Amino acid sequence: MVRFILLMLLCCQSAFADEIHFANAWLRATPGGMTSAAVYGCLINSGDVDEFVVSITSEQAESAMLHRSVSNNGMTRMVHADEILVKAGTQVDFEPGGLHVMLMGLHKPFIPGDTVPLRLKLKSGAELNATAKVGGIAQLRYPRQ
Ligand SMILES: [Cu+2]
Repeated sequence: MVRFILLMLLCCQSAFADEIHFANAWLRATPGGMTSAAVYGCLINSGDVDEFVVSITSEQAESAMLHRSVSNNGMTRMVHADEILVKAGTQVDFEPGGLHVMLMGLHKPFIPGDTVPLRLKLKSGAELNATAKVGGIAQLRYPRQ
């Protein structure tokens, strides 16, 4: 029994999960009954295996999607991304006007200083947690304070 538990512990320390991080995740405050929010940050793959992130969700939203903003003839629209490739040793930026996580059906308004739990799923099957920080309504990058 003890040996079995030890094996389980070893298996749970997936070699992949620790090498992907969603760093400096942030979003804007959502005043006045807004029901969705875009989350930005930096997906970092510090391992030596390419990884695909297939979803980033939050328990504080009904649903979530990976989105990419695309500009065409002065019009910007959001396109759903099935998965995000993060090559070994590189990072992928999620930023205003580009990639973001769209949280929809927010359970409550987010106010500056709040933290929002996120859950990442990788194609390899590994899952990991991240935390996003809520900034002001006109925030353009990670809120430092
Ligand atoms: Cu979006």
